[in-house]
Amino acid sequence: MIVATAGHVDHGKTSLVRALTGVDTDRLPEEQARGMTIDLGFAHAALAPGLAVGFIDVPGHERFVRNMLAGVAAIDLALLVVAADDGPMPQTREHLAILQLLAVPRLLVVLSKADRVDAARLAQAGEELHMLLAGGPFAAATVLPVATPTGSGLPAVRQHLVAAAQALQARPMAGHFRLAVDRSFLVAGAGRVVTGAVLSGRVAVGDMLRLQTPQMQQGASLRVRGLQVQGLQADAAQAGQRCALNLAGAELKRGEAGRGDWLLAEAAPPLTDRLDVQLQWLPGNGQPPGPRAMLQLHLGAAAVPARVSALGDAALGDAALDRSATAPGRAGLARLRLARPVAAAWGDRFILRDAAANRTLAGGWVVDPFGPERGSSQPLRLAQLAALARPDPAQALAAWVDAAPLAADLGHFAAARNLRDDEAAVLHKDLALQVIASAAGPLGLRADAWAGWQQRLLQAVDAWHAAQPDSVGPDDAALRQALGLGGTVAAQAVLRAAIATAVAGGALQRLGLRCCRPGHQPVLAAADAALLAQCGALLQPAGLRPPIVGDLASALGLPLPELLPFLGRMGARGLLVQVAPNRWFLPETVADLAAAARALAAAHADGAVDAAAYRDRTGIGRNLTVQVLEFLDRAGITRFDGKRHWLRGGLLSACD
Ligand SMILES: Nc1nc2c(ncn2[C@@H]2O[C@H](COP(=O)(O)OP(=O)(O)OP(=O)(O)O)[C@@H](O)[C@H]2O)c(=O)[nH]1
Ligand SMILES: [Mg+2]
Repeated sequence: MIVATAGHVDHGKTSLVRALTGVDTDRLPEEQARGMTIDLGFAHAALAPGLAVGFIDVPGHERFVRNMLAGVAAIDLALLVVAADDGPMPQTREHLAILQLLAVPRLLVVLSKADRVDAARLAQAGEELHMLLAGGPFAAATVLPVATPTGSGLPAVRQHLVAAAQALQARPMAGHFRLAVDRSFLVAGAGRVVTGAVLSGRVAVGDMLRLQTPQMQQGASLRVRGLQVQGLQADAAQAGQRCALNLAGAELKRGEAGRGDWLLAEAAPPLTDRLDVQLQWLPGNGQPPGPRAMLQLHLGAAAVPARVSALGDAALGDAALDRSATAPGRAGLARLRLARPVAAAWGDRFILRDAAANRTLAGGWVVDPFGPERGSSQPLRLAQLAALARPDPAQALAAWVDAAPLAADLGHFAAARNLRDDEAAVLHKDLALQVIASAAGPLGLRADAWAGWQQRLLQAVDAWHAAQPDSVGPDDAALRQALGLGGTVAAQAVLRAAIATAVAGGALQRLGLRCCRPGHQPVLAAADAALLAQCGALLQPAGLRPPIVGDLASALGLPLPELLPFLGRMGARGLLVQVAPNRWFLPETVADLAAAARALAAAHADGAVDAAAYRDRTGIGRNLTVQVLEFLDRAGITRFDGKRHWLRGGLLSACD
């Protein structure tokens, strides 16, 4: 269990921690000279046999709220210390508001300096506390009077903490490992040690991690050489614990780690500087600041300048998770734009402060750390946010899939919810989702929606055959149009996957770039059929380099002006394909042209289809290679970025 103190300056937080643990957490010379906490202090003690409790002692002075915030991001219980003589003071209120906005699960109030007041004042202070807590999530919190110098009241505090620790449920250790770094130092003989709170996932000795600092945008790759949980050597640490990691790696020299940095599993989602959040403004601060105001975001142990803008008038509906339960103030969805990226994940709690005025303004939780650049207030996007906001991951995914117009972006969902691949796969299976690979990552459809697309695909091909019996069948573009699918990446991926499934199941066949029902024979006039057979006999043995039209005409013994209209007719029906102005291919040869591009992309580390490599592989010469690659671009199999050709749609291309 991790406990943090809270409360006004000089009310007795550090003294209480020292009385409970024997550790003086005011270790800085300046702290000792001034008798005041400036930075976070850390201590741990076994309050009962085998029951280790970690303490984070925070400063109470209003100037150091920033330090206080770095310590309370992932605690199980807050120890609000209020001096009986003073009663609640400004930072009592501010710290309490922060604890509520961060949804700290438990609060114990210690009424300190009970030895300095008489019984009447003690009762009055108790009454003031009662009024302070009333109506909030901590209304039922226990209040214990304590006199630290005499030790009076301490056994009851200890007992309460032991009971809370025993009742504590381990946090789910789901997701990729994330640690919010709060300290980093060198230990003689061991090297670099980094400490912090584990916000999600699990880490074990030997794991490879990524250290993200503002100086190292790409992150440094490091190995966990050793680790400690609450001062004891351990093999692993998990969400809800604080730990110290001894790190090894050549890249450590490139930059120092420090408070606000992140240690992440190598497969963890990237950092982000755009957060879509559920926000709760504290009352009593006037109107929320406008979108140009620069506020300070506190998330994990990081403090980052941020601008905030409301996402329309949207608020999450009934389905939404609202764990904030703060005093009434305006609440709603908002977009935060950060000056520096953070490793935020769904559900992370944060605080917004006005750094100049030294005031806490708002708090909330992260709904989506990967919101789109544009359209952030569109109805579709708000439906996505409402889906993501559901606490249960399976329900959230179901709503996410249902909110998608065609197929849901499963990669986005997994990254937003910080799901590992194995966790995502279980959810996909439980929902019986059809998962489709696309250029933009995995897409998901409900099983019935997927079955519907497959059925409509076959109907569209049947309708094509009925309407155009002299044609091979439709190509992808015609099918997309027939099915009312747009040209989006998702539409292309769904169509290609549906065709591939139908082909694998024997319901469809591919012929070049077209599709047909198995056994479909285009009905041709006898003369056309005969000429086509003659063309086939000439084109087929020539493979990937068929004769140019002039040579084809000579070989057929036909004048060119007679051959060209025939070729045009065959082209319209998909029986021959014009790859270059003067060269026609058999449909099955076109499939070979695409297959060669696919093989090259698969063999190439970066997935490019280089013209020179294509020429060497096919042996069709430089000029025809250029024409073929241009044709493949037009056909949507490859894409030219001005320099190189790239395979579109992953390895599942229009010829599969
Ligand atoms: N008489 C009496 N004095 C106390 C008690 N608790 C703390 N003090 C005294 O109050 C002063 C401040 O105590 P600290 O524990 O440093 O207060 P703090 O809340 O940690 O202060 P900051 O960290 O600066 O916010 C010290 O001189 C303590 O000895 C108590 O229960 N009774
Ligand atoms: Mg202190």
